[in-house]
Amino acid sequence: MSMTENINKPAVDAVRVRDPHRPRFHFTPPMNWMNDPNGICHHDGRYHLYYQYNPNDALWGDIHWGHASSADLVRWRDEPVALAPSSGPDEGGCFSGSFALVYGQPTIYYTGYTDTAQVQCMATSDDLQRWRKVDGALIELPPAGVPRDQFRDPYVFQHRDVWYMVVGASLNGERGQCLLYRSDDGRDWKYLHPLYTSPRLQLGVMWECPNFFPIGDKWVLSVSVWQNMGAHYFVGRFENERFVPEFDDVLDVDGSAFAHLTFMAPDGRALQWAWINEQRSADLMRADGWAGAMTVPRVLGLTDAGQLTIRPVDEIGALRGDVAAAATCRVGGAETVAFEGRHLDIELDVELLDAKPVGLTLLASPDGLEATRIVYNPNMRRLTVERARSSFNPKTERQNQHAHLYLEPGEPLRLRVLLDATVIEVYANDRVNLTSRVYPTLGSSVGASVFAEGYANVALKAWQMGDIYGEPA
Ligand code: DQQ
Repeated sequence: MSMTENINKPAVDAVRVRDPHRPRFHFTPPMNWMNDPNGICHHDGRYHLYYQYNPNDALWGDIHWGHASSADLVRWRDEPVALAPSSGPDEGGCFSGSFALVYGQPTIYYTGYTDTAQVQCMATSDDLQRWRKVDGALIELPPAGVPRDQFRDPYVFQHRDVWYMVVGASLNGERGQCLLYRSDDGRDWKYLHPLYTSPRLQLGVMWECPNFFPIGDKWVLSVSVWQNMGAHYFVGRFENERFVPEFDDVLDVDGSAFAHLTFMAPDGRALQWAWINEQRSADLMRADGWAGAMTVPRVLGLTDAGQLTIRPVDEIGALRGDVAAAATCRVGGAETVAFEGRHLDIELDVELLDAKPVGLTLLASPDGLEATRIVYNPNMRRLTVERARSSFNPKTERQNQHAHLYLEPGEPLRLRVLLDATVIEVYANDRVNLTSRVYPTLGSSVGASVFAEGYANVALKAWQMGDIYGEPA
């Protein structure tokens, strides 16, 4: 066994606060690059969030595991880097993975990366800060048909006293696949069979970061769809070590959030985080010195029909400060209810009185030339983040992003919008989410308002949001 040398991070909370592009209540790395959430767990009274981290650059590469922890899911404190590449199967990087408490021993399973292979590795710890790598790899080779460089992101869980591992893969480089392994002791793993293979070629050439967990008497399989940069889920039964899907849908649309990781909290909730990619050029990331944000923690559930429900955890309500807007009114053919802010939690309930688009304008300059809109179009059953005018900087992505949202007859539109500098998360009717990045250039682009192209009754409440860094002593 070898011990990972921890690399202490400098105190950089002040830097986080100064940068106008930095989210305040979405977790971002202290500096440099972050991608997937990893190894999320709750241990000795604290939540632990590990993440894919490059300590030396604001671009992807030299992947370590960064680490933060929280007592309450609201305020986070940076911890020393948890895993670093070392000579052996992970010398090219410590890729994504998950946490399991294996007979009382905190354990992480992750992918060791080199130029020629991806293998599944393991490390243990007593304090969740210093990790001892188990020498070599637990699983060296993928099964036939799976390329060695498309075999990663182990997700480990226990079911009926058996340990299972689901590994993300590609079948012949053409189709996403999840592989199922089992173990009696968490160390010796036997390959069983594919847990599930993609039923459609549109769902990517590989599935990364698979998660497999129960909600009630159903099982949810979520996968990150490579190279679409989106995520999909399947709901079904887990019988005789086989997954039998019954329903599937989009988890996050292409080009939004990625690499979702769900863990079962001690209170029984299925809590999920996902990585929100930057959508700006490499030189802009380098200039700011950091990249990547996490979604807020989300709580998952299932409807009777087997559809996933998804909303931010209630805890983040503790970050609400001053009320930015509160109004109940009829809106017609215009913008109304003006308010301001760059870090807002907005609840908008809309009774649609016709089939015309309705929504929110955010981050608008006083002349309206720079602005982002969140639009629901009832005719098209489509929720959109309109980014064409979101930034004057051409090095930022500005194409519109869409999610399908069907409202039952008479069902109001219920939007929860989390605006956090450059991050926008939209949760609609607890079942559809749309995540985006926008990079307004003007300090005065802080205007917000409600609009309806036809008529609608709206109830709006918005709060200024506080900061998640720095835990109370
Ligand atoms: N990111 C990790 C991989 C994973 C991918 C590498 C998803 O383990 O498949 O940083 O973003």
